[in-house]
Amino acid sequence: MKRNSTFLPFALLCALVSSLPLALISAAPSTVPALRGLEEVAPSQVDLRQGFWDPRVNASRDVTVPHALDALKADGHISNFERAAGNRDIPLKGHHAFDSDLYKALEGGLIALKLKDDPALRKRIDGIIETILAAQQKDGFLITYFIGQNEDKRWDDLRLEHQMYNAGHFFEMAVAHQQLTGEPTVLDAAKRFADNIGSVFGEGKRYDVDGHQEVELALVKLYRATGEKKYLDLAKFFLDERGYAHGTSRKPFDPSTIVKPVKPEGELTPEQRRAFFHATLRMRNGRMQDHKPVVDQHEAIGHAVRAGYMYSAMTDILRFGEAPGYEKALDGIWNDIVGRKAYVNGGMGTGQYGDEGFGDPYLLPNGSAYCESCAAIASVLWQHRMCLLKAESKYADVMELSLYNGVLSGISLAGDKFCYENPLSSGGTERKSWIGLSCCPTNLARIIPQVGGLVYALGKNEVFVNLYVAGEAQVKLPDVGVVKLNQQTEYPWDGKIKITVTPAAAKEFSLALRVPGWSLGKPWPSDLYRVSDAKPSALTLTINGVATQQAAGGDGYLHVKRVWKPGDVVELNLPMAVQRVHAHEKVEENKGKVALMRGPIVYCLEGMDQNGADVFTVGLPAKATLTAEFRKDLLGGVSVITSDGTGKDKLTAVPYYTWQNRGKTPMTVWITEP
Ligand code: FUB
Ligand code: ZN
Repeated sequence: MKRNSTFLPFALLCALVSSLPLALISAAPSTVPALRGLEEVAPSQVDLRQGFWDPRVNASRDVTVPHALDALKADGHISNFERAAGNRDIPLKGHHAFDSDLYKALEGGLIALKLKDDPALRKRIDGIIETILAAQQKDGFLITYFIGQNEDKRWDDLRLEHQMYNAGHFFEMAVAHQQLTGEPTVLDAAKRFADNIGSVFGEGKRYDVDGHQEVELALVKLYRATGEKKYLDLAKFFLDERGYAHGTSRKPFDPSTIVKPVKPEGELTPEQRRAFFHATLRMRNGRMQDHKPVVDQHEAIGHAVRAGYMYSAMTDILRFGEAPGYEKALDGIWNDIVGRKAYVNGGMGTGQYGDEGFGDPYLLPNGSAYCESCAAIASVLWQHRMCLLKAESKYADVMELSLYNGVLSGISLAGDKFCYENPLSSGGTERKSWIGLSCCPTNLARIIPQVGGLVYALGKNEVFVNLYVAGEAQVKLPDVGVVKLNQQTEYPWDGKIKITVTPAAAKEFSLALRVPGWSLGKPWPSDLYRVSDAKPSALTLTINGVATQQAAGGDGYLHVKRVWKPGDVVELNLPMAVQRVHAHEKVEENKGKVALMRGPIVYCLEGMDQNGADVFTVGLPAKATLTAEFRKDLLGGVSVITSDGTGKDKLTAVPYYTWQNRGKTPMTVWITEP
């Protein structure tokens, strides 16, 4: 039942191009440029060799993606496509969103392969993609749950059934495939599916929205990869339809029809809570950000992953099109989250309303913090887009914190164990080698290979450096041509960064170096978290060894404009002191507590390091001296923070993202400050 006879295995394509020079291989197929803000730099243009991210990206390709594909195969994600392709003897497995997890793992593999080839993985992915394409229906439809059964219910219940979520992840995977191979078959299949969706939904057709946003940002990607504006328009249609009544025309939604829960969630039995959880899917109470038109949403409520994907898509619309009211809504939501609803590790979601979502302002419990790994990933995707849209470093500050602390904590150091929730205190738990509801493992599999793409951004003849990460990049500025940037740094353990700038010939352009908030004594861009005794570090900047006096602009970047010659060396030194961080006084649970940060890294106490002291009661007095020391042999090489024993107990704090890698032990980020 293989229908796509024109499918040219990309294993073959990769083999053909593998002998080409790097610059040619990494030349991504052209995409539609942004109308506003900065251009992104593709992950494949940034080689993260030797630094903090190198082993992680390698583990994604060598461990996480193959491990995920094994687990997805065992759970029936792949056989569902075989069934849909015609082998009806195979039983249908899983739930509505099952296809999406396979697409995400494949997307991670495709992005990772573009960074470094692996013939065995290529072959494996090639085979799975063939199976997927064989399942696509003649009219373009492709959701295995609705092929061979439930066919008349394809578009029945968008709130519950994740139709567009599956589609969106298919589109993202297809774009990654085309960017790797340059070959159009999978992208064409994505277009057929998108056209199938567009034949049902849109102006003058059916007005409705998916319960789980994702298709909107994916349609923008599809637009960028194909240049076909109908996909951008469809993305905007789905965003603009949120908060309306849904049906055969755009009609206002009557909020008085919202069904309210019978009792506060805390008073429900576990069974009632489960029923409540499902009931909230239908309530239109904000869980799916479908309670008001997006332009009228100024606070973050509801499911944090859905929200993050929606805000990402709205930001994209502003980058590639027109959308009155979107920016005001996004600014309000950003201030609400960053000012009142985010955890210090960049995590989002308390689960207070049983909806994997945002809680009330300043209600940030540590032990029951939901902080789903996917929510931190969604936040990284959104902050990155906001940074591109507005070219302000505060977005990169949140992106960086979320990446090192909220995302990385979701995956083990080896890359083969995962967690769904990332609480800030725990009596002891361990990551699992797989999670049946595998949104988080597969999301982790695809985000880490993308980190290179978060490092730089391009303005008009200006290179923005958003992350300090060892590696080499090649970017292209319109009036300058290709510029090589080589970063040498031990960041995030050390704030010394050396960047060798090599344009093809001497040319004037600007390098915009992000001055991280943490280096100014403001690790978090609101008063939600503040450093006691903040002393902005005396950062220094030299160019070819000569000190330059320069202050960051209001946008948070040092703009160094000059005629750059091949081999010019910029050295930025951001001294990294240990910082004692306190939460806003309205965060009840953190009253009288302190968290430790150094650079962008949030620390925690794990029980096993405290010589028997209880992490939940042990005190860390304000006058204790705190020392950071790099330990090469611990947890893959980390800086630990130790206290000098003032207050009796000598404490050792390790990076929060490394917890649960040495067995079960109590853990806390917030430490009592007597
Ligand atoms: O519904 C798909 C994914 O599963 C969500 O993003 C996660 O929160 C989990 O519910
Ligand atoms: Zn998840």
